[in-house]
Amino acid sequence: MRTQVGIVGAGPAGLLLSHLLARAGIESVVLESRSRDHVERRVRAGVLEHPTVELLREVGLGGRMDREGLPHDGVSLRFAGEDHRIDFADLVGRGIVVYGQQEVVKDLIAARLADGGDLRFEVSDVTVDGVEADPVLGFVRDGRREELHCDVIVGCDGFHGITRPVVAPEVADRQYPFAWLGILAKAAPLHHELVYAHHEDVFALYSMRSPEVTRLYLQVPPDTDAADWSDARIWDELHRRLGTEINEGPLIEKGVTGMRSFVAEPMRRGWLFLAGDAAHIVPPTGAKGMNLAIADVRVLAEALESFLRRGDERGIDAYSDTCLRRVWRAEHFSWWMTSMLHVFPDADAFQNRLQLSQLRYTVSSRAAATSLAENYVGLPHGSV
Ligand code: FAS
Ligand code: PHB
Repeated sequence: MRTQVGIVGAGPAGLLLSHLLARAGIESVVLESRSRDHVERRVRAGVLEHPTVELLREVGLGGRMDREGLPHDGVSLRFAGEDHRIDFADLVGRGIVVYGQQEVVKDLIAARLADGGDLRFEVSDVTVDGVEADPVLGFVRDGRREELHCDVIVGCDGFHGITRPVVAPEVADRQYPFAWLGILAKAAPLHHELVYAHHEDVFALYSMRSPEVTRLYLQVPPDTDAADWSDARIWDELHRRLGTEINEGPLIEKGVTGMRSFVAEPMRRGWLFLAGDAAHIVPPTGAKGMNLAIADVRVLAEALESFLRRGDERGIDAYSDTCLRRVWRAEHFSWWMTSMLHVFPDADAFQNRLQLSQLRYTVSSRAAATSLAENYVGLPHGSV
């Protein structure tokens, strides 16, 4: 078998890349190890930054997002018993949309299948060979080993995928001394925007998915097992950290997400390219993970169109450096938000006072609040 672009992974990066390539008349095959049902039900990110929202609309994927997504013009930072709203609309004139990653994935899969896209779920034993000369993907499907010869291979297989090791990149890696316990509850949100709460001894985040579903996160120790947290314990802790304005309800999902800053450079080796979590991870405090994945494939789709349609290699040669500028901007912002809002177990009085000073300055200075706002809503593509 042969295709122009072989894509490993059917998360936001792989699916959107396949969609963008199809719009440019370029064929691709997406190989995914999990089932379609698993991929569509996986609860992860919740915030679409402005460039992501604009792109999804431009490429015909904004319909359900505009009907069901929640446009937000600000977020609140809560510390020392006070709430401070960062007004995106006033500061930078644009906002975000709260729309679950699993909804974006459902929309992408529906669009690809409607267009006759070649998505292959539940494949196993994917291998990548010949990346310097004659790229070929090997895989097993329905018990049969198959080979797919490609002009180009793109690793969109996430942090634990098999493609990054083939690039053998340099990595920058930082792990944080805490994790997030996230829950999805069938409970009407009482806040209409997100609240990032720096409580005296721990962090919590109040988010949502719809007028009926609340999304909440608690800072927990890095080795936390979600099974050790009963529903009652979770609600008690959420009330303690976020106050009484929380509706309780049946939990739909509960999970622990580690906190890590990770970048692999370069994001290419020969005819193998990396995109999304396969190349970089950010702590979710800045709501950048999925948005970065989408930004990568926006750049890559344009570069591959120039190369595969016109033989122009400038875009693919610049791909890694182009994406890494935006990646490092998001890495810094996500590290900054995480450092400012979380309570570090080994922090001393000096560090705690610095943190509170940073929070006070951020909400009291228009310049500082504008910096947070423009990074949070997403810097325009090509501006970094
Ligand atoms: P993904 O990991 O989404 O997709 C990779 C795909 O490749 C998966 O479907 C996987 O099954 C498949 N795959 C892996 N190995 C394979 C192989 N060998 N063969 C074939 N297929 C293979 N970001 C936020 O902004 N906010 C959040 O709150 C947030 N919460 C998160 C919670 C969790 C538990 C995790 C893991 C991540 C979270 N993220 C969050 C980050 C997340 O949203 C990612 O940034 C986003 O999924 C990146 O998309 P992809 O790069 O497509 O990778
Ligand atoms: C979410 O709603 O899942 C969410 C929102 C903001 C974040 C992280 C996650 O920073």
